[in-house]
Order: sequence, then C-alpha cells, then structure tokens
Amino acid sequence: MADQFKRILVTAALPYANGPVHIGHMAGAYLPADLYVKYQRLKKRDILFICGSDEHGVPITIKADQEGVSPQDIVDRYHLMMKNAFSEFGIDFDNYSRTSLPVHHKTSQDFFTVLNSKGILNEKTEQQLFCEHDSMFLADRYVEGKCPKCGSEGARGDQCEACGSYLNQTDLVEPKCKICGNSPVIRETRHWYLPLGKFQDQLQTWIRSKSDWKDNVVNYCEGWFKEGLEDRAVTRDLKWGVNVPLPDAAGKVLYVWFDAPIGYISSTKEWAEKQGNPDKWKDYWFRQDTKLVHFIGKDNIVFHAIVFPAMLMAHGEFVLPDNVPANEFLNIEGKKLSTSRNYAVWLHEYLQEFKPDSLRYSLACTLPESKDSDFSWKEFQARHNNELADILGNFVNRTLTFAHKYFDGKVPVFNNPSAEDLQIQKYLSEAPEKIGKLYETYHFREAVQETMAVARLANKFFNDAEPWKTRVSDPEKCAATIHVCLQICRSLAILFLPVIPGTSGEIFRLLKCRQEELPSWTDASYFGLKEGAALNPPEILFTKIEDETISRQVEKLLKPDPVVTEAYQAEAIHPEISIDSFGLTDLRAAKIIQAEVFKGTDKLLKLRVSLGVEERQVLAGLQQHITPEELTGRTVVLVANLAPRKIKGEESKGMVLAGESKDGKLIPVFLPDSIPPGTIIR
Ligand code: B3M
Ligand code: ZN
Repeated sequence: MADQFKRILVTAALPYANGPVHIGHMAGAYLPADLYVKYQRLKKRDILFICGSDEHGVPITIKADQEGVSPQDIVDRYHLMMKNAFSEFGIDFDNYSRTSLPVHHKTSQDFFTVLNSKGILNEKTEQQLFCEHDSMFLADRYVEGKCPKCGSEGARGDQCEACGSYLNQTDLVEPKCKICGNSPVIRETRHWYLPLGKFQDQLQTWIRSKSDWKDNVVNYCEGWFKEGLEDRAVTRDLKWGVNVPLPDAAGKVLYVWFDAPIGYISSTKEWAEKQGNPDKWKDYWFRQDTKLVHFIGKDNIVFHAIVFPAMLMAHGEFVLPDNVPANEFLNIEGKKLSTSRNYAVWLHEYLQEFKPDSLRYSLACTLPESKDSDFSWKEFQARHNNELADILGNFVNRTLTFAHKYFDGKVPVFNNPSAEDLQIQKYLSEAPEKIGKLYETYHFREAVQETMAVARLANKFFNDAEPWKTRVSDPEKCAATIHVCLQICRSLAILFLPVIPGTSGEIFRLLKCRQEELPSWTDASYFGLKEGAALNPPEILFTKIEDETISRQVEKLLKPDPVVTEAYQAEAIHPEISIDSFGLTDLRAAKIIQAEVFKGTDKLLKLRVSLGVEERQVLAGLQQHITPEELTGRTVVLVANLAPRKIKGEESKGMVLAGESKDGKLIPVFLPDSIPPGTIIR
C-alpha cells in the first residue's frame, strides 16, 4: 500500500524499569510493534524502531524504598534485564535507550524550556498532600485512598486502576501515605501546568480527521473531550527525575509522563549519534512526511493520543503521530494479570524453557486488538503442536524429506505444470499483498492467521497431489509437485518472518537460501528457487510440547512465588535499627510440651514450653488458628525476654512468633526438630 510517507518512525511504550517484562507487555505493545516493523523492513521502507527504559517516576522510587536500595540500583538492574529479554525474544529495536542518560535529561529540559519561554505553561500554587512523618509531598503513587468516583480501596494519587479514572490526589477519600501509612496533611506547593484545555479544539479536529484509528482509541479520547480537558501539572516535588531547568525550582523534577514520551526523541538522538550522523534524528521528528506510530497498551492512551500530541503541538516543530494503535489487556487463564501478586508469565522465565517463536506465534494469534483477550497454556500448547508443528513444520519437513529421498536433495524440475500447480502458484502470487494489507492496517491477528492459512493450503496441495503415488505412476508430475512445494516453503519463510523470525531463518537455511540480505516481502509472490539447486537435509522445526510441561507452567502460575507476596507489598519496611538494638531481643527455640485451650477465653491457648534449662508458661493468641494437638511437640520461636504479663490471673512469659497467611490465619514459625530447645535464634 503506497502512501504519502517517506519514512516510518515506530515507538513502543518505554517500560518502567521497576520489574521484568511479562507477556502482557508483549501482547500490549512490543510484539505488535515488532510485527509491524519486521513487515515494513521486508517492504524495504525507511523505518526506525525506537524504545528504551522509563527510569523515572514513583514506581521506581517506591520499588527502591521497598528494597532499601537507591533508584539508580533499581533501574540499572531492570534496564539490563529488560533489554536482554527483548533481544532474546527477537524484538528488534533500532535503539533501546534509557531515560537516565544525559541526552534525555537535556532533551526534556530543553523541551520544557521551549514551552515555558513561549508562555504556554502556567505556574500555579496549589494544595497537595504532604506527609509530615516522611516530610515529603506525596506525588502520584505515594498516596493511596478510596477512589472518589467508584469507591474502590487502593486508588492511587494519580489513577484508580479499578475504574480507570484519572484522579486529583486531593480528591482521594481517606488518603494514606504509601510509605508510613499515616494520613497526610494539605500544604501548598508551586508547580508548572500544561493547559490542555487550550489545545482541546486543535486535538479534537486532529483526531476526528483520522479515519483509520481504532475504535477503542477514538472512543476513549472522545470521552476525555466530553469531560473537557484541564490543566495538568508537568512538575513534581520529588528527588528522582529530570530537574526542572529553572533557577528557583530546587527540589522539583519533571513529571514522569512529561519526560517519558520525550524519551522517544532522545532515543532517536542517541541512535543518530551511534550512526555517526547526529542530526539524522531530525528527519524522523521534524518532517511531515514521517509516519509516526506509537504502539502502546490501553492504559497509556491519554498520554499518547492527547497529552504528548498537545506537547508536540505546543512546541510547534514536531510531527504528530499518524496512529496510536493501542491494544487492550491480556488476561491469563481467564484472570487479570497482576504483577504485585506475581500472577504473570515472565518473559525471562519463559525463555528459559521454550523458544521465542512458539510464544510469538501464539500471542500474535490472540492479541487483544479490539478487546481484552486471554492467554492460556493449553492454547499455547495447541498453537505450537497443532499449528506450528503439525501444519508448518510438517509441510516443510515432508517436502524436504521427499526431495532428499527421491530427488537427490535438489530442487526438481518444473515441467508441464498441472492445473493445481498453476492454481496454487497464482494463490501464492496474491498472498503477500493480501496479508500485507492486514499488516498495514494493524490487523495482526488476521495477518498471522492468513499466513498459517497458506501453510494449511500447502499441506492440502501436497496431500491431493499424492506425490508418493505419482513418483511411480508419473515421475514428471511428482517432480513438479515437489518443486512447487519447495517454492511454497521459501514463500512461507518470507511471509512468516515477522512472526517467527527464528523459524524463518531455519527454513532459509534448509533451502540453502542466502541470508546475507533480507528478502523482500514481494519475493514471496513468485517462485525464487532454481531447478537443480541443492538443499540441506531436513530437520525437525518444532518438537511437540508435552502435557506434563504445560501442567508445570500452570502450577507455577497458580502457586505464586512466595518472595513477592501481597503482605510484603502492603506494609513498608520499618525504619532501620542497629545490630545492637536487634541483639536486645532474645529469640529462642522453644519446644511445646503441652498445649490446651485457655478456658474462659476464645482466643488464647495455654502452652507449656521448654527452653532446655527451664520450663515456662506462655499464653498465645492462637486458639482460632491452630489446634493444641497440632502444636504439641513442635518447636517454635519464642521472644524469651519479653516482660511477663498476667491475663485472667495466669502468667505469660514470652511470645510465640507467627506469620499471617493470605486468609488471615496466624501460623507459628516452626523450627526443625534438629534445633534443640533453648537455642538462640539470630
Ligand atoms: N512507563 C507506563 C508503562 O510502562 C510508562 C510508559 C511510558 S511511554 C512514554 O506502562
Ligand atoms: Zn509517610
């Protein structure tokens, strides 16, 4: 499809460097972007694929707070991890940058300065939530409370995930500091605001002029227009981020959603530098014949279809996105993916066990293009076994096997083509254009299914032609059949390249096609193999994935990693203490020699415990949680030097340590029997 654009600039959302990437990220932005880019590269378009790590913002500093390390430590760790996972998965960026680089700080500061000196930004003093305990303003996710719109708990200062509303933090009901849990107070602070309202008309006209945007994106924007766009603060009172480039703005940084999209520009600059052509980035960003396409997940729509375009309009020099093909969300086994509950399939873990192509293909078949979709391991297995292995793999394998067995491992001659030969040749000549249209219009699921349809048809052609019979009855026809099948293998290698690049490479190798140069998309439309050309011996492209392998994955998913539990996320680590203060607590292994219900109470158990050198009585609040029988004979951890207290006339000397399970049950910390009573625990 020819269009007016000379070059294409594709961006995929910059992932926050606060955790590894999972398949939800892949299905949302990165795989569709990569499919599009690989297709356009085959079309020999001038195309640049830009991404990088989003290393600012509260998600990063909260993670750093939780782990007691610096934000830099966090981003260093995850930047590398994400970069590697992308590359192993075959997501082939031209540049993968990071927003902590000086080029990015400078680019976003310059951007701010242009808007500010044009008089576009408003400086205002407004009320914000301040935590007196932590002496800081509670920007964005540092504050949580009840959503003023839907009433859900856990709404954050910037957004309620339950209803998707974007919030003003001072509207949160019963706000609490995310760090210490205290209620914040209201204080005034000065910030810079982007007056989105002033751009509403321009934005509306622009979006309404787009006939090829996805409905989900347009409807979402119309919702915003209906509410009326308001001023949005583009600065924050935080220590981590890009400093506001003004002399009187100490302690203030750019809002992460102001600097992150500018990251696309700085990543392009970094790419141009690496090319040894530092001004080259301008071709992509300043020329109106650049087609700028942002691949994102639906939670980022407002920033890419409204806020960033408004910033670009305000700045004045830049090209606006031609399209923002946002995807909906991917669920897993029918349930919402959740990183905090570790209910996710992590890409780096997947890659330890399987090849990229199986997931690339199965995700591409289920992309949440117009509504949320579901990933299931069973379906993954079925796509791999029944489609990749049984259709594509089988076709390539049987064709090559036949060529080796009966045609000396060479491409046989193609004489006197049959009607069927000519029919499939014609079909093949039209396939690239048909599938290409689907890629051009962001219908990737269909594109991939149409591609598999070619392989399906190829198998049918093989079966119907019955070369195992014609080999004896009509050798010339048999040669033609295998010739055609080999040609189809070559075309399939090209047509499948965007989806399963690794497999494509293998097919090319089996066909002894030169690979130094990427073929072009239209090469798939004709027979490109020469009669008599030598072939490599067949190899199995896909081995079947066993049921057992799949059940292990499902199990792993349902049994979340205990390291990342909800409780761990919910309660922040207490202020630090010295080793000496810790030493004041005398923790001992205590063997429970007797346990009974403490009559007249409904919470307490009366325990007789041995500390080796002495025996004592402990009253423990475990009656609702565990039976005396379950406790007797077990060794627990006792806080042995806790001041004794009397409850209902009975003495309690010490406290049994216990943890709380997800359903609120207290479970004592049991020690192995090999630890003798009285042992100091430290
Ligand atoms: N880092 C949000 C996300 O990871 C954000 C995207 C920035 S794109 C400029 O979903
Ligand atoms: Zn606090």
